[in-house]
Amino acid sequence: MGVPVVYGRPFSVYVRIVRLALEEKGVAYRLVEIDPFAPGGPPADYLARQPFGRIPAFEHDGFGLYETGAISRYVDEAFPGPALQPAAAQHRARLNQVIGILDSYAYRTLVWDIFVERVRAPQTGRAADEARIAAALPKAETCLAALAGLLEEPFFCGAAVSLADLHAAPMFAYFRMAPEGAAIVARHDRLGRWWDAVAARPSMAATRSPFE
Ligand SMILES: N[C@@H](CCC(=O)N[C@@H](CS)C(=O)NCC(=O)O)C(=O)O
Repeated sequence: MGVPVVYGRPFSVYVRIVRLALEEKGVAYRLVEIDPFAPGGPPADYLARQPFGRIPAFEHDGFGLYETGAISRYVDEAFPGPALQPAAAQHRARLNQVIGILDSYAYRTLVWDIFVERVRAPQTGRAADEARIAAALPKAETCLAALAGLLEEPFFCGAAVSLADLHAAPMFAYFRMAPEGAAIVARHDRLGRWWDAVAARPSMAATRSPFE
């Protein structure tokens, strides 16, 4: 089997999810830098890989794929290494539920509304949008309460790390950098313990974001 290629940038939450899956499986891969935020957008030929202009895109042995959930499941199923999805139907459903919550409700709120505004905006010379942060905080509370309720401990699906943990970890890495985010995590003991367990994994160190 050839070496898979991930297209994207290391700061991206979604690129990191795919890289975490590859790292946890022990699969060597190549990262081709594509910046969707470059002036004028990503290169035109990238849109043939990902017509929506988002990162990541992925290629393995001529098989092109985009959408992070599809890529990470493919990585788990196509390569040897520890299984990143539980076998039992109910556990697998929980994993998919957690990923759905993260994509649909958590990503925009935790990362864009809170981390980007509180942490990145001042770093890039822009004042934080306080109204946006204030509006996002109750939504973040809802997300974290829901996730804490689904957590099996030590990981989302129990004893073994899974794609649910790998989907959540990059979002939490950023969210915790905002004081408001750290405070909400601190109110959920179970999520605090989960974060300590997931943050200690070598895959997290290997994919550390330049913004951390
Ligand atoms: N549904 C996509 C979402 C990917 C995504 O939103 N990636 C962000 C970076 S973390 C991006 O490319 N943003 C560029 C933009 O919003 O224009 C997936 O699952 O891969």
